[in-house]
Amino acid sequence: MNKLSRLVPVLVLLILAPAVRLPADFLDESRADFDRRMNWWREARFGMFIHWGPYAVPAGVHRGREIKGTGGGEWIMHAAAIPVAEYEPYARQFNPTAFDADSWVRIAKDAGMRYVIITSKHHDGFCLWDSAVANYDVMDFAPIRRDLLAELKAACDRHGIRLGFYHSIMDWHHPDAQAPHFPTYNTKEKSNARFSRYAEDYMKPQLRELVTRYDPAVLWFDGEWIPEWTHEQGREIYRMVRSLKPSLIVNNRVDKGRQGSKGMNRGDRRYAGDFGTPEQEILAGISDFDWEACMTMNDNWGFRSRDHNWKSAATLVHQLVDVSAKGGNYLLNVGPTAEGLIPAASVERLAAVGLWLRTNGEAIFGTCSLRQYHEGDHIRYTASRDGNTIYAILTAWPDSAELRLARIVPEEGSEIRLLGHAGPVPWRREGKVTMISLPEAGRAASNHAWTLRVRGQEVVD
Ligand code: H79
Repeated sequence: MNKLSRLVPVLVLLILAPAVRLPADFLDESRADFDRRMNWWREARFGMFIHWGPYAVPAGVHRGREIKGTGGGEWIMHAAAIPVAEYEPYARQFNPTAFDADSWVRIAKDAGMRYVIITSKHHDGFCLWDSAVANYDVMDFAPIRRDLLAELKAACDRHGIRLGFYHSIMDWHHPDAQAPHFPTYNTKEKSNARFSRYAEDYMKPQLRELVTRYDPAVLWFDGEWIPEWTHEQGREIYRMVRSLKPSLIVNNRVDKGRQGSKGMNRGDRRYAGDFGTPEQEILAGISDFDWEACMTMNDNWGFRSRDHNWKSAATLVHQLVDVSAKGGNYLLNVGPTAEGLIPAASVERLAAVGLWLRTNGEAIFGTCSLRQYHEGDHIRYTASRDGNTIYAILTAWPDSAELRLARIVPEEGSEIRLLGHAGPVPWRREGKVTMISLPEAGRAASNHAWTLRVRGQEVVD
């Protein structure tokens, strides 16, 4: 063999080696692969957020003192400046014997929700599953001694609902995270040199457990704003969880790209995360970056017994409609009690939204947004995926018998239907606008919002 022919296999190996050895970098996914991965989530539109943990025990009242406002829920440890040793007794009392995973999932499903995101661990550090690396969990620390996430996962599988986990990066309880400084730690300056040990030896194994054992569809990180957490760690965790489950969907709070509560990422694409997370707000318009608005039904995420400031069912329907028209998902929260019950006020409202969706769901699920996502304050548009059907959702029943639409053009000779109402609705073109005669009886077709199904196109100006 001459020198050159001996070199050929070496060269081939050198060229192939990096491709074989290096794990795929999930941050360099193609647009087509990303779209495929996001498909179910984009179609789903509506999910249930569940904030549940030992904070439901004080439920807003610590040592006889009421913590009003948002601080009285899952933030009570911080808001009432409760040291770890004084908070732990709440975990010792966390005994939700009334928890029935099937009934929770049925409530979500009847509301029309397609997925559930529950707190595997919130900022207080308590774990809702049987973690091998934690003592501060449902199996070792609390009297309940049931793997709550395992029960919820099994119920979700039975009902065809996807399950995801909210997981807090910030941890007020772990001795290598913020416990040594809690409740006086400084969130502006790096206060803990041991934090990376927590990230390596605790957070990573826990995420490995959660992904491999419970096969979640989504990981929803939070608490990423603390200075101990870095952009590099965010990218690394994103890669790690995606390599464990390539189809996993991960929110943008895994990394440091989020700008304020608006929740969307800064312009450049170097930040990891698949969707933006506006919190307690809905974007002003459509966006190129996938997004999900998370929202409470009252003023708290975690259960606070004296929070009765519930949004009306109409408001919830209108928010779902607004979010859908702008191309986002709506993640609506419930805060179950320490006994394991979803508050009745939440259950009633969810049932009302579910009833609305049974008539109007085709205007929400699997729809796309249009550039003309609205017309005035009380009309929102969505479109079928093939783009040939437009839904005009009226969030108020019009005052006049004739409705005027200027931003869509119905196909000539096509029928316009009011969902839930028998028979077509008369319409005519008048110059550049469409006039629709709404029958008074149509008002009874639905409640809170009414959908017109139109074959046609949006006006492109
Ligand atoms: O999990 C839910 C919240 O606990 C969490 N994100 C959602 C999904 C969240 N983290 N931070 N915030 C929400 C905003 C922070 C608000 C604060 Fe406060 C203002 C923290 C301290 C002052 C609210 C008021 C909580 C305590 C007092």
